[in-house]
Amino acid sequence: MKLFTFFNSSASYRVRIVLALKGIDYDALGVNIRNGEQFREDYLRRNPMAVVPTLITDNGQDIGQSLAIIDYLDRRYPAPLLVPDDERQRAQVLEIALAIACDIHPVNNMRVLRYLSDELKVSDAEKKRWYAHWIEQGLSAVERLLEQADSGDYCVGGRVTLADCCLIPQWANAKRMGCELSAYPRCQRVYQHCTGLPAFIAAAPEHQADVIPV
Ligand SMILES: N[C@@H](CCC(=O)N[C@@H](CS)C(=O)NCC(=O)O)C(=O)O
Repeated sequence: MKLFTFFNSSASYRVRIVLALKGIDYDALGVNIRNGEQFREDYLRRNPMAVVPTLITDNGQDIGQSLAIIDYLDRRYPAPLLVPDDERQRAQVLEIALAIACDIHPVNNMRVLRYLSDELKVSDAEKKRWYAHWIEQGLSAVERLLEQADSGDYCVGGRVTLADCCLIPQWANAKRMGCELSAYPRCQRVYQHCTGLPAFIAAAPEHQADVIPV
């Protein structure tokens, strides 16, 4: 398999964690989204949304959307299963994962932030406020969802699930952007624990071949 990825793209990071957890070998193909490589014609044919990640399966199918890729991998390589079969846990995991992937992440995506600066002429300070606002709103909700799920070292049910694979990259981005995160102790505990696990270490931005040093 091949994965089009960018080192500090949180959507790519989700998929890299899953590939590592399932022990799947793949070639990582860097797409520098800061330089606009996602808009190249050959890449757009694979991913019409012009975003990373995109997986090329062993059968040559292109799959975009990190959650669609993870669903494909979870069905094809069920160990460890990342969306549990148990109905209650499944709903909890999906609620947390979708809160992050559908509600928090899209409003703070690079192209949205660039639109704020380049088209709406928003200052850097206002852009930072925008970012922090949506993080605060979103992570407050995730913290409550973790409380309902009685989280510990993991978001739900004492083992890694899709919820952790979405939370860790989002938290890492918020940290990188200098957001205040002390109000979310449950999220913090999951982050501390999971970032020490080998699969999460292998998937981390700083360990990617396409990393751009600061
Ligand atoms: N919903 C998509 C989001 C993918 C996405 O937004 N990727 C970002 C990086 S995390 C991207 O490629 N951004 C390019 C841009 O903003 O132009 C998914 O989960 O795969």
